[in-house]
Amino acid sequence: MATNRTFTMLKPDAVEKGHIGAILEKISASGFRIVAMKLTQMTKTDAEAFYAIHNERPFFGELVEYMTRGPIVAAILEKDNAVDDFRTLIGATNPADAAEGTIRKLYAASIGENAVHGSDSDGNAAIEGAFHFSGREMF
Ligand code: IDP
Repeated sequence: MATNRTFTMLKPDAVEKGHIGAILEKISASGFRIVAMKLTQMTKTDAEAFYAIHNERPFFGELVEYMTRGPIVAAILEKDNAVDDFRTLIGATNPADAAEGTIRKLYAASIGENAVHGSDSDGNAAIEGAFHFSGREMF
């Protein structure tokens, strides 16, 4: 059954470049309600667990290093068709392939440092949201 929530992170590069406000404005203007949100920093153990599906990939070490080097904004977002609509809003993994106007096209530098995360399924949205937030932090 489809749910109406997704999970996002504004990644360290987006925070470093001062893009939190602009990206959250775009997310809100696109009809997403913020259900949970915080500024936090992933530990190496956190990032290795969060991205465990990629642990055999050649870029895994680089990905863990990137995702732990500074704070991120973690958030749970609500909207009808949230997972698919948010993936459309952020654009392709590689910003060079992302559609005009998408968050990655506007704010990402490379396939590795691509500004924002969006869950790829309802099941992963629930798992990833619970990874970062307790029930009392969701509204
Ligand atoms: P997604 O974030 O668009 O769902 P995934 O394939 O799940 O893309 O990859 C997770 C993250 O790993 C990407 O967002 C990006 O930060 C990083 N990544 C993916 N492919 C590469 C690559 O070829 N080189 C370096 N980093 C990559």
